[in-house]
Amino acid sequence: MKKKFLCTLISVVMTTAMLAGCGGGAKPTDAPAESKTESTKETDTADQTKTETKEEDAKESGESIVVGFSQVGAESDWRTANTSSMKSTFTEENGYTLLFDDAQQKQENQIKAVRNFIQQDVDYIVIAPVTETGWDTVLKEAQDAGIPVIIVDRMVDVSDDSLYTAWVGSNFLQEGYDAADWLAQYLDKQGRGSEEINIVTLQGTIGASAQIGRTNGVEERMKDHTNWKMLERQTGEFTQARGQEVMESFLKSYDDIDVVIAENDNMAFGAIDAIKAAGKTCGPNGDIIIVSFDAVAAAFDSMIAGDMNVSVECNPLHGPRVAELIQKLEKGETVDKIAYVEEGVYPADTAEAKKPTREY
Ligand code: GZL
Repeated sequence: MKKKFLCTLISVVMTTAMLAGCGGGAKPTDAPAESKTESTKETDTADQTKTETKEEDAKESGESIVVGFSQVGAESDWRTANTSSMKSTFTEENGYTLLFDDAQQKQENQIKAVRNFIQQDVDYIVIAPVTETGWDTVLKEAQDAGIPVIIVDRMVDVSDDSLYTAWVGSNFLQEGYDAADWLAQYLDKQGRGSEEINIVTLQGTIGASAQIGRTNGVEERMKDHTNWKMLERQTGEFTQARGQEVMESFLKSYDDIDVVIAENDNMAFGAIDAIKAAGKTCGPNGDIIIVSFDAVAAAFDSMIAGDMNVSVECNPLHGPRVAELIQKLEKGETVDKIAYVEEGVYPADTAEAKKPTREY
């Protein structure tokens, strides 16, 4: 912020001086009428070239707040919605220059991207970390460079939480509780509250906060349901293709699966394909109950088609919340370290009515 504020002060002084003859002047926190720089520069991890000259010019002149965003990848519909939220928030019109990097789900690519942002001397670094550990060194480098870091979505597990300024995301443990609680009331309604229930789980990327929280939330609730049996858990890496492969292997190993818990919708879609290919049925009128997470648009389509029973929402719309944090930091205000987004549970019987209200 120091760098940006100083630039803005200089440009405000210059602007005010220029405008003196025509009255009025910009305030340090006003979004500039227009910026000369690209609104979004996609830096492919493989492309380590320095910022375009004009972005440096924009930063020097303080005409826009330069944000470097290291995104996990494009593994799911949720991730696509998350990227879209960030890109539609950090635009030139809103007074930003966004440097966007897609790490293809590899932490080493994210670390390269963060180092690239530090070298480019951005005003803020935003990271959606692929997994929780392994961030201390590069976050220390950002801290030493005086660049605030905001973490979105999954959490980082660091020795010193001053290494990041704030985190915006979901309560993944609560999402796991919500999924298990929905399943319990659903089975009760079907008169199966005391029946032995065989469950398999398609886990997300191992070590990702979403995987850790959802797995642990269900696991904790299973203590209240001794008639529930977890046959097996395996990661499907949050992708549809891997979800289908793992579900195919589950169907070969177990012929009495009652419930599939998929830790995101894309893995659920893959599981549904595998179940149908095996000649079985799923959803509210099928043999196998499908419990999923994210509640993306395609999940509502799946529930309306009768394939999925429920999706526990995981809100990807972090852009506005991160912008709110940055604007506060620009004004020198303190910000909350942790900010949870609002989320709900969407069962199949309300999917048709709810779908038109959905933002992603
Ligand atoms: C959750 C996010 C997860 C989603 C998946 O906040 O990290 O990653 O649940 C996405 O769809 O791939």
